[in-house]
Amino acid sequence: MPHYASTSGSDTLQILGACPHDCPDTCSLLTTVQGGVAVKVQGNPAHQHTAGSLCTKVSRYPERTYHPERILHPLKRTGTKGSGQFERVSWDTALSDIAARLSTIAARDPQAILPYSYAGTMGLVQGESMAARFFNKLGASQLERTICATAGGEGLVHTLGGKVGMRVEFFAESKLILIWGSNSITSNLHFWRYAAQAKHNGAKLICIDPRKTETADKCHEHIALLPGTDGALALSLMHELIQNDWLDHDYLARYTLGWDLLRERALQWPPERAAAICGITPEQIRALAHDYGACAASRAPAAIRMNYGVQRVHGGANAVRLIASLPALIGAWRHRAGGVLLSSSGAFPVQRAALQRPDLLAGRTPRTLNMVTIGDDLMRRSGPTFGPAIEALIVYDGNPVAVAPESARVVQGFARDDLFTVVLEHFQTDTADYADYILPATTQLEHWDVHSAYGHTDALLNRPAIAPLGEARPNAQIFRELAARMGFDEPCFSDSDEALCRQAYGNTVNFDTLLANGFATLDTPEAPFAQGNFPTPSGKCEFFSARLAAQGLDGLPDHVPNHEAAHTSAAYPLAMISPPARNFLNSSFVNVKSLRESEGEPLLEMHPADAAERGIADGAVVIVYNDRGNYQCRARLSARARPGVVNGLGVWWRKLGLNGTNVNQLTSQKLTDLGHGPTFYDCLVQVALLDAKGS
Ligand SMILES: Nc1nc2c(c(=O)[nH]1)N[C@H]1C(S)=C(S)[C@@H](COP(=O)(O)OP(=O)(O)OC[C@H]3O[C@@H](n4cnc5c(=O)[nH]c(N)nc54)[C@H](O)[C@@H]3O)O[C@H]1N2
Ligand SMILES: Nc1nc2c(c(=O)[nH]1)N[C@H]1C(S)=C(S)[C@@H](COP(=O)(O)OP(=O)(O)OC[C@H]3O[C@@H](n4cnc5c(=O)[nH]c(N)nc54)[C@H](O)[C@@H]3O)O[C@H]1N2
Ligand SMILES: [Mo]
Repeated sequence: MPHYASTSGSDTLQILGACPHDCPDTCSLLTTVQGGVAVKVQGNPAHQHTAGSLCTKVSRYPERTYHPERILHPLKRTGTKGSGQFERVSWDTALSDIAARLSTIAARDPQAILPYSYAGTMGLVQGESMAARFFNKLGASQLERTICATAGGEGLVHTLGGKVGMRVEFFAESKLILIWGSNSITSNLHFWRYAAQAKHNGAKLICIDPRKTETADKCHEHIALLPGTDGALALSLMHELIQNDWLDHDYLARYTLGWDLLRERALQWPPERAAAICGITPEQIRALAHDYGACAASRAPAAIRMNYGVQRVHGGANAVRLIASLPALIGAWRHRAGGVLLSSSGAFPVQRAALQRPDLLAGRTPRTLNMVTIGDDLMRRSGPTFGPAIEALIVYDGNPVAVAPESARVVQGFARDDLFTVVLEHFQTDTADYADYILPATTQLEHWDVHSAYGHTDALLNRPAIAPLGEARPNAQIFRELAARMGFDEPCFSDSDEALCRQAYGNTVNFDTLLANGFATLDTPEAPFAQGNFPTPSGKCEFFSARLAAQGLDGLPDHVPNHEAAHTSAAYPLAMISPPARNFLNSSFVNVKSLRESEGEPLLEMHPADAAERGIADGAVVIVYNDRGNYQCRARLSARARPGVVNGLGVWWRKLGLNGTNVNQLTSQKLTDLGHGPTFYDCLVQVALLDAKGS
């Protein structure tokens, strides 16, 4: 029983926690505390999925927590916006001034106030509890939280019925694993453990990714398709499964909807057609179909680990619909080690209404703004369609100036003199530089929280391991105190963080189990769709979605080409993707010295042929540009990049880059086919040599 139990010596405690980061693994943590100081953060060996090991980043959590640049008291801006000049003020001064400013704006129209947050912490309490109550009571604009996963989420909802799929542990028993749009060793390490077990037991692993990632290195095969062409590949795989009759006709007849229609569409996709679009050979498609189809004949379990890498392009949701349809064609769902997993988050019985209290809106229906287009929206004037111009922005758990697309627009918006901006943060990020007030937030070692996950099905509890550093306060406490100063007197504004933890799952998860073990495994079926039971309106796997058709959209999934497709532009002939760097988590950890040193500096991986055409040698400083702006970094000539595609590993802090920008200077605010998501990997650029010596 680790929590609060003394181990060696009376002064040493081990506290159970949960990793707060936006990652499918949501690890169970064990923090060693000596004399009130966290000296070590480890993976909990008692938790099956964490299995006692952490990624490098999170094992450096104490370095991040005790970082000399942690913000430990409230700060008020003294210089111009973006200059990063602040002075220390008291909590009382900061909170009274903020409450007064918000009250004045709210008296005119509360919709002029916008909360902006994403997943700095995935905690249900420090994420969306007291903050949501606060903004609901205020009647502020609502934020559509789309920056990551909504295209894929919609794709799943309209095919499987929800964010549901295989249980991650059963990948260890699969005989074929397609790792599709996922660099698991970087971004889902604890899934990789199961895949490696399967490999050890004779499974074949195939990676489908434009980049030759460290995961691709360890798979038996790698299919380096062009970004945004996964839908075409999936349709062509279906073509081959049909032509060779590698189908489970019984499964199709009983448990799917719209097979005749999908069949007709797939038959228009012979491998030659798809191969030309995907930038691969027809033989690669035939071989992949053969491997997948062989599992239909032998009833060997075939699994797909898809990740969000496939859905950051125009046709992202359609691609996810097509890939999520594949297991039904071969009846892979019959086996617990067959099917597909993109996200398991739909399995969690989170009591969102209890946490967020939408009833506090009291009948008002404030407008909703999309976080992906924050750049444009901050620049909009008041008007009949848009409503009031944004006058105040409260940012927490996010770093939009670094991570949102088309940074030049985002920066322009944040720099507005007439915008009142409050940022709750651990560090003076690119976003915090534009704040009027920075409020110091606690880290996961300093506060309570409860977690769900999107890569497994265990709920977790996080206990504070140490007292808050300096004057840092948990997000929930900051919003509780702001609510009090705004005169919000509903009893729900007095709920403590521990009370909020209990409300997160209500009676659906045993809180005593969470307190005792730090995690509780949800009761989910082993082979959820072996007999249909999809959580769709029809109860079947919906190849055809009547819900989409009713919205006037194509009821069937299709290949939707990129907004910015490689052959369409002479000026910008290279496709750029910007997937995660292994030692960063989005823009988190970029300021942790040991991790930044592992990454070196901002890099652009280029295929040697693309580099040679431009006179670029390995290590040269290059300028990457398009109509939206430019970004300078060092070229790395590497077989990790395929011809025609450059990889700008993300997401660096702008101010730690070479010319004060990062990859998002180049990405666009265009949206996905469904779910209003971002299209970070649907981006054309040109690259030129800036300094051959790279000095
Ligand atoms: N170390 C680390 N871990 C992370 C993150 C991080 O930044 N760093 N980010 C976290 C977050 S926010 C999320 S959402 C999750 C999932 O995060 P994801 O961003 O989905 O993480 P990856 O698994 O790296 O998936 C991206 C992979 O998709 C590939 N890719 C890009 N475009 C395409 C395409 O069009 N088709 C296909 N097939 N592949 C494509 C990229 O080359 C990359 O290898 O991981 C989390 N884990
Ligand atoms: N070009 C490009 N851009 C991308 C992506 C990409 O692949 N390529 N990935 C996208 C994806 S998948 C995502 S999810 C988004 C991620 O975007 P964000 O969710 O904004 O993620 P981070 O950049 O990690 O910023 C999180 C911030 O929250 C802060 N934070 C952490 N915990 C707390 C807390 O308890 N309280 C408070 N107040 N703050 C806290 C951290 O210090 C950090 O600065 O980025 C997207 N941007
Ligand atoms: Mo994400």
